[in-house]
Amino acid sequence: MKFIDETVITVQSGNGGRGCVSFRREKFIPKGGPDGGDGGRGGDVILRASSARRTLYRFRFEREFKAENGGHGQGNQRSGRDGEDLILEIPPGTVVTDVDTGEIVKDFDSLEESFIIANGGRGGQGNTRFKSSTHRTPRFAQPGEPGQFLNLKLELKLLADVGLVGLPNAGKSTLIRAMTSARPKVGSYPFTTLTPSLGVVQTGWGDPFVVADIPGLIEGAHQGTGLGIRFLRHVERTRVLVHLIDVDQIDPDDPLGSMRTINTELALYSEDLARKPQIVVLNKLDLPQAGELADVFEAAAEVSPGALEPLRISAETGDGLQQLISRILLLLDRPHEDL
Ligand SMILES: Nc1nc2c(ncn2[C@@H]2O[C@H](COP(=O)(O)OP(=O)(O)OP(=O)(O)O)[C@@H](O)[C@H]2O)c(=O)[nH]1
Ligand SMILES: [Mg+2]
Repeated sequence: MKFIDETVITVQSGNGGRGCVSFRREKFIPKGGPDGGDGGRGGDVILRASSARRTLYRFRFEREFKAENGGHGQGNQRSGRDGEDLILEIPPGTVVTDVDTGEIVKDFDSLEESFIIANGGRGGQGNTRFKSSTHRTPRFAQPGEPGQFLNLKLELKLLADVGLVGLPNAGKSTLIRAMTSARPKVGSYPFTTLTPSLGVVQTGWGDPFVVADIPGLIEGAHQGTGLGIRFLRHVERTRVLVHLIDVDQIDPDDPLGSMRTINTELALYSEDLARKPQIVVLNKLDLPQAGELADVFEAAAEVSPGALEPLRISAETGDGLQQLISRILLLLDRPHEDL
């Protein structure tokens, strides 16, 4: 199933039913009074965040939604039937924007929650209601109030605990495959990952946590270069970033260069992202000369402010993964094994 993270739909609440103009007609009563009933209420459109929904996939096929109209009033003081509400289930983490005003109408960040996005129109009053001592035969009734029509953008922000960031080819997808049952594509070329994916890490000694793999970031990403920027919003709500670095690409003349590139892009995108706790992870330690390059990196990192403690792993062989998971749990403030 393709991951869909953004879609535009239209919703329309039901129109209120028209009020009725009618007069009693009975044998032997030549002029009966007004007896037109009220129109029914139009149905509401309700958005409901349900954890049974993980994606916005269903909206690929169906994009127009309308709640039922209210029934028209009828003679003999019969009111029209209320229109049925339309309930649309969406995944928790969906942000709903009114396309026409650009306003965020609703941000579903908790789990199960319902929200009336478009109110049904009120039903019109029938002519019975307009009867008075001075006006015994009102020949008019109210029309029903029209329903609301809205263009809505739905955006799904993944609710992950941990975001994987790094240059293309750093091994992010390999890492999420090694830690979880998620199966994103791995390739020896940049931009293998085109859409984010989520994986659940079962820790064995605590609650599982969710990791998001996103496309690689490159210089200029915050201005839209490459692909990663479109997906940075998926890591905006994570609590910890794992910053993955391919040791094999470390330039001995500027060992921290690639890390700087990513951190600059994060900061230019959002200060909050830049401030998130980050675990720096050197990957591909199974390659020849990887150890020496990692030493060079660490030596350089030591002299920079806010000294880092990079972890050394191989996503391919699985070396160092338990330690990485422990470090993540520590930062998530969850029970963990001693490091
Ligand atoms: N030797 C070795 N190769 C690795 C390791 N981890 C990843 N690779 C290789 O590095 C290449 C890139 O891996 P991916 O997991 O696709 O990298 P990515 O960071 O997801 O790349 P993008 O999706 O393009 O951003 C693939 O050829 C992997 O097989 C590792 O620990 N050791
Ligand atoms: Mg990838």
